Amino acid sequence: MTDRRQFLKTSLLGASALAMAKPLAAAASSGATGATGQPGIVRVASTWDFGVAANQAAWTVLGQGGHALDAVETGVRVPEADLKNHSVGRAGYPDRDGHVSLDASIMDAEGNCGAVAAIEHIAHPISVARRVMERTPHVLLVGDGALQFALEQGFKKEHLLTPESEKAWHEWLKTAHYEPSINSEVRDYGKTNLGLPGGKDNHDTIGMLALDAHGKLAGACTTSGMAWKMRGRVGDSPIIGAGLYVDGDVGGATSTGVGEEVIRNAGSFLVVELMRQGRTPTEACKEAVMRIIKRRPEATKTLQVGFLAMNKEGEVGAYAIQHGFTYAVCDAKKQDALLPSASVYTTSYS
Ligand code: SD4
Repeated sequence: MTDRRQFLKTSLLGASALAMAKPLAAAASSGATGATGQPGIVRVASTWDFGVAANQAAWTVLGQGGHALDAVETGVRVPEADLKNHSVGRAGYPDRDGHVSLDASIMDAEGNCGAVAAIEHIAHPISVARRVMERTPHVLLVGDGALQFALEQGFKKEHLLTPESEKAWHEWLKTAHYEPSINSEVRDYGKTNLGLPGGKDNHDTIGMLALDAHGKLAGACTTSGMAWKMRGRVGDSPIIGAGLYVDGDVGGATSTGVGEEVIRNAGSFLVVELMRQGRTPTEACKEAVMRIIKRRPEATKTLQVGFLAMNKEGEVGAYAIQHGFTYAVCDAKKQDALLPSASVYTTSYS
């Protein structure tokens, strides 16, 4: 079994990153203050390998002194558009009936939030989620209603099932056996890959947390959910408190993995509450993972859940059930760090 961690690398600032770091320094020295009232750290963190490219897009906003909410929306749109990525946005693997159905949520430090669930035909569900937050009295729109709202808002109706994803679906139909695999092998995400062969990947969500030069936190989460899911199935990602939660007084958290387990435990809300009680981001993520395992010790041996958290000081931590979960962190010093998360189990079951 390939151990992904041996391949993980963090590298020094690239030339483009250095170029982007300068406006940030200007933003910080122009008097921007962090949550503590001091010039604060500006940072973005995301789940999985594809978080590196997503972070870099977010950084084009954060590095100019822009807002965390704009940064997370900009950032997660990258994997949403990536045709090599079959677990977020366009080209996502469909449900068992062949429909690409997407979930997304967004939240700011003040508790403003919006989400869409089981939305079809819209390439950037995160941007629809933001419109739900900003232009409706609601938090969550689902299915046809979410699509109707998106179209009213000027989003384009598109066919999101690519030939490659359709082919994978037809392969799956040969057995039609539903069993989420644990993503503990290196996958091929184009630009962000680590130059290694692709492995199994029937699910992965991007969750992103950002702290801006104004000391404000925001988070976003977007996914095509579990491949081959039942039609109408909604995961944790669009459920505020499950797949994403942000509290400006404390921090934010987001999750990836089998959403049913996260929903059962209100996972991201739990992580934030644990940080409120004084846990570090890593400790809080670990305790939330242990809570999930405690409830279903047998079932959770063979499934993955990972949490990523950032507190209001910008400290980042993660923890997962299985090994192989990675997260990307980007700030003025380093734009393309990709880190292995600690985990309960160190042997892959996939
Ligand atoms: C879901 N949590 O729909 C998502 C899928 C995921 O890694 O994150 N997979 O349950």
